[in-house]
Formats: sequence, structure tokens, C-alpha cells
Amino acid sequence: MPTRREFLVSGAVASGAAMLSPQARGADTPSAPTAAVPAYANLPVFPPGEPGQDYTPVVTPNGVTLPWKVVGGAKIFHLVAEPVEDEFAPGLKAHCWGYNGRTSGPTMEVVEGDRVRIYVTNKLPEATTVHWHGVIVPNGMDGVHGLNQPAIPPGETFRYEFAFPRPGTFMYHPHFDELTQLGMGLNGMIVVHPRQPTQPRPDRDFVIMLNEWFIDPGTSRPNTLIMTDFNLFTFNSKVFPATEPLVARQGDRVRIRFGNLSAQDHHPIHIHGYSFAVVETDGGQLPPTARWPEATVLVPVGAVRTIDFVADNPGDWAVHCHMTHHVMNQMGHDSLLLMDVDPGDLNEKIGRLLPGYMTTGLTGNGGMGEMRMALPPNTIAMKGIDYQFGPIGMGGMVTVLKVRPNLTSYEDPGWYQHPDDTVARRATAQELSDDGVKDTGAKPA
Ligand SMILES: [Cu+2]
Repeated sequence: MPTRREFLVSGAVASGAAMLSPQARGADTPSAPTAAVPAYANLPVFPPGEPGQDYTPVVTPNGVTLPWKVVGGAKIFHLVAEPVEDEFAPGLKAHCWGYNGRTSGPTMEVVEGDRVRIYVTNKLPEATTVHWHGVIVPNGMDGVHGLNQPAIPPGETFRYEFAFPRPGTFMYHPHFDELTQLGMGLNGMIVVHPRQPTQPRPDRDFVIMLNEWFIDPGTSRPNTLIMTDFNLFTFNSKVFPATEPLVARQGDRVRIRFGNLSAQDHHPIHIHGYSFAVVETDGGQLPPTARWPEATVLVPVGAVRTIDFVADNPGDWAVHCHMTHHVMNQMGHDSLLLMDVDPGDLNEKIGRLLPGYMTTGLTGNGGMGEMRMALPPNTIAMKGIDYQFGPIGMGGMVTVLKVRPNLTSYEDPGWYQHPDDTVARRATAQELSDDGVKDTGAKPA
């Protein structure tokens, strides 16, 4: 009896072969796996999937797609693990580790049935490996140091070779000194497009890696020994306002693939203005009957969640982690709570010793965005990027979904221009009176 996986792979082979041209079915036509042979060993060498023809390429905001070439029917990739400097937002540079000059690393994009050879060069000061999280690979390709392979010493290049038996969204990261190497930013996303899609392709297909860091204000090295008190929360290693917006044309089918390689935290990502369906995890695709509507998707540590929706509601919509401490930049967590405290002449007295001193938080921290306080070098404000109605009270894990009718390009279209009288405003005395609203404390317009 074939195992379930062999059956699935065999089915994929059959359906994949059926779509190939007669020429392509020649020498490379696969034979069905037998029970005696591991399924992956008999994977067919499909013609390498081509962008535009076999898939609509994904967009990695603030990131790039890993280039490849074809040699002997296989896609050749090259990852270089190395120290990198990343600018989380203007004013904050961090000395991280990453792949090919960046953290998060480039997105690897392939098509179901593609065979790949991935060369990994180690330019780190210590050994490393690469694990292909969620991808079904032969055991010796799985990348766990000690268990599956010897580590890649500094200065050496290792070769991984396998095929992608199923579509989905996966991740890559080291499995050597995990706490240090993931904490320093070594991560990336893998997208495997279906060879024969059963549903229309997304028009906009975004890839976002979630991560968390601790960088003391005034320093630049992520502290990987921190266990709970992270102070920077990133989409593709950028904090708001440096996160690129997600731009879609009204009516576009939009997909967002979230991966989470944070050290310790799950992130509930909330999207305003929309309801969506989770269609995929790193374990595979959810059948339509197993999906339900959501407005927030919890992306656990070490997991992927892919969501789909139709961009039918124009506007500028917040996309953010709903953990309130995850939408702040470099917030200190050891301050005293001063809500409702009467400071008396404290500001004046301390101001004699520390010019410019002010006591904050007496009525909440909503005004922090406007204060523009002096900051240590290589430090960014906790929040407060200016938008069309004032400074936004969030930083960190935030971006903006910008949906517009009749877009001719996916460049940032700027601020949303609201139709007349569709923005919340101060109520007039006449409106309050007409609707019988009393004791409002509102200043009549
Ligand atoms: Cu979060």
C-alpha cells in the first residue's frame, strides 16, 4: 500500500504531467513512486516554473526576491549568510546578520515540482546551516546541525538539493545556535506556487516576515539574550513609518503571507476595513470548507498564515499587530505610571538641573507623538509619524493597506482623498440638538 504522502505526490505528478507539453513529457516524464522508495526521490523534474507564465510574482515589501538561473533543469539559488547593516527606520541602524546583504533575507520563489540546488556560503564568524521550514525534504537536507548534517564552517559553501512537492508558504532559517542566529535576523520566506492553480491567481501577493528585537536606545547590536522585553517589532525588518505600504487596485484579489520567526511572541495581525479568510498555513492549504471569516489572524512563533481577500473597500487601512506594546518603537518598560499624578512644581525644579525636562504620562501618553523629544544617537521615536490628520500613535509592527480605484501603477498613491462628508468630525450644536444628545461636553462647531 502506498503511504498517504506517496499517494499525494503521485497525484501531483499525474496532474503536473497532464499539463506539460508533449516535448516536455519526453525523457523527464516521472514514474509513479513505489512503496519501497521515498516519495521525494521520485519527484519529477518539471520544466522550471517561469514568472508570468506559471505564476504572478510575489511582492516582498522593503525586500527582494532571490534571483535564480537554470542549469540542467534545476533552479540554482545562492544564499550568503553574512553580517549586514539594516536600517529599521531612518535614524536607527542595526548591526545584524542576514542573507545576501539583508534581513529579512530575499524571498525564495518557486513552483510546485521545481527541482532546486541551493548553495549556502557562510560568511558569519561562526558555523551555520539552513533549515527549510515546512518544506517536505529528504532527511539529509533538513538542516538541523548534528541531526541531519554537519554545520557549514565559516568560509565554506554547502549544497542543498531537493524538489518542492507541494505548493504553499514556508520559511528558511539556520538550525545552528538558533537563539543567536535567528535573533540576529537570519530568516527568509519561501513561496511555492501551485503548478496547476485551482483558483484564480492573486493580483497582489505580499510576503511579510514578522520579527522582534531588543536594541537599547543609543546602541546598534540586537541583544539576543533578551527573553521577554523586546523593544522593536518589525515587518520584513522595518518598523513603521519605514514599512512600505501595501498598494492594491480596487477589486484586486489580495493575498498576504505572514511568517513569524520572532523569538518569543505570537503576533495577532489586524487588518482594518476588511474581512479575510486564512487559506494556508506552513502545513498546507486549507480546503474552502475549513475557512471562516476573520479580521485578525494570529501568527504563532515558527508558523505561517496566508490570508486572502478582495480589495473592494477603498481607503488607507491600518495593518498592525494588536499587541499594544508591539506598535511602539524602543519603548522603555521600567517607568513609573504617573496617570493622574499632580506634578506640582516638579517640572520647574528638575528643569533647573535638566533643561527641557518634562514630566509625561499625567493624562495618558497620547501627546507623545507631537513632543519630538531629543533622542540619543541611533534611536527612533516611539511613535508619531505625521499623516493627513495628525501624528499616528503607533510605530513598530504597522503598515498601511492603500486601496484605490483605477490605479495605473502600484507606486505609493499618497494619502487617501475621502469623498465629501465621509470623515468623522466635531458634531454641530444643531446635530446634537436634533438627535437629542445631551451632556456631551462637546464644543459646538
Ligand atoms: Cu505583535
